[in-house]
Amino acid sequence: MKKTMLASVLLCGSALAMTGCQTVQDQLKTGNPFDQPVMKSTIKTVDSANREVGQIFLRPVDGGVQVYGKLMNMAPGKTVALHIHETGSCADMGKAAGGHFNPDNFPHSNPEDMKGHAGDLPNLTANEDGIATINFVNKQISVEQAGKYSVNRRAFIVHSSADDYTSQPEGASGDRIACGIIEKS
Ligand SMILES: [Cu+2]
Repeated sequence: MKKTMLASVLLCGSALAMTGCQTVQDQLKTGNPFDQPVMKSTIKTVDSANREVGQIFLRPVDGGVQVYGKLMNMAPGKTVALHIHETGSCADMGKAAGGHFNPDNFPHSNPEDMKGHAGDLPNLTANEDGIATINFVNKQISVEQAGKYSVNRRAFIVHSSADDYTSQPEGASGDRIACGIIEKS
């Protein structure tokens, strides 16, 4: 809640506020990110349908990288895991993306744990319209073109169930159901 309020204050204070003071959640619902992302990823199912299910954006903010966007056409009320995996490939039903992005060789944990995988992110829960939003500041990654913590050409993976933030190495989050390569926006 605190993060949402902070971001909406920033928006309203900027010249971008042409449509008034929308909250981040409002903007995510309409699919219009409130500021230019540095990187983006189009998320598609890993099955043969390869259907687009959403977009996730990244931009640098104080203290980290804001990861924001939405997934659509999900089962209402369903909670799923989202992570950044190390390899920018969605081939072989998402398996080619490899394990979680983990440049410091930490164990898997909750996304707030600075001693966990850099690629750990919060679970997403779909609303009654089947839309799930994410708006999270990840303090362990960078959106620079290269470097140890850069997520350029890595991949988002959506799993079939929730991350328990404990089980190794992927939080018992189940099959890989959707994937998107992170690219320069
Ligand atoms: Cu994962």
